[in-house]
Amino acid sequence: MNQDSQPALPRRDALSAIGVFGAASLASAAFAQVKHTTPAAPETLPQPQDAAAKTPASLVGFDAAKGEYVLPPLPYDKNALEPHIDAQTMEIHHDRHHKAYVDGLNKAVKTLRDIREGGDAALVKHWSREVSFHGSGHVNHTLFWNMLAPAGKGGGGAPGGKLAAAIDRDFGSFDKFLAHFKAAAAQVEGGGWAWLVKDSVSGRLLIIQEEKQQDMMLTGAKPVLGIDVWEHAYYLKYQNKRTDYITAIMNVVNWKFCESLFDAA
Ligand code: MN3
Repeated sequence: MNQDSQPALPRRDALSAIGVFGAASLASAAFAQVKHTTPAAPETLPQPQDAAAKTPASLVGFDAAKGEYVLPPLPYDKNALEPHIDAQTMEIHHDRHHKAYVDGLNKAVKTLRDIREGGDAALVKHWSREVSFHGSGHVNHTLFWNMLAPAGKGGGGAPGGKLAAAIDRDFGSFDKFLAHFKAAAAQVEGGGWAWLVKDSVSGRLLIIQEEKQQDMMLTGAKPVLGIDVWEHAYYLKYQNKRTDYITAIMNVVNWKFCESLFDAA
């Protein structure tokens, strides 16, 4: 089944639809959900569907009518990234792993709502951690699918535009960036991610590592490119050879999408 075509360059609205990178955005999305179902909600509060209406399906991670996070469809066929990423890995990764983050996030948000209505407040710490882990998992994967595209059909090559200039400015050259980024991805301890981000304080690009879905995150940093290096992302095809996976996946990076994230950041 062919999914929607490659997503159009997203606007800030697209990012706000899924919540971007961090508990603050997720908290505000959860807040909007609660307000949506509360009769006393201020009339002026923007509703999540306003943003979702302008957003490609593959970037819509929240159903305002149901008040629930949802699993967006992939923006391409499951075999579209072969031979670099195999179809079975894509199917398991998207349909099971990403879905588990969506389900976990919904459960955590619902449980915290129940706690506010009289549940055990001592469990807020646990469920807040669940929001952070599953919520970041949902955001990370929603971005990740859109950061990839079939090789030669939007995937691979090098960035252009302002992002290319910023990479040269902040890393010296694209090749130096690439070596640094691949090393960061290879050296993530356990499951996690490598990210190219725009630092909100300086406006510079930085490369960071993230463990699990959220640990070692840089507060306020805007994502530009992220590579999932959990074993579930590559083990069927690459087994323990993570560096081979990292080299391969750079052939399917959707730099146009990354450029649009950078331009909007
Ligand atoms: Mn994953």
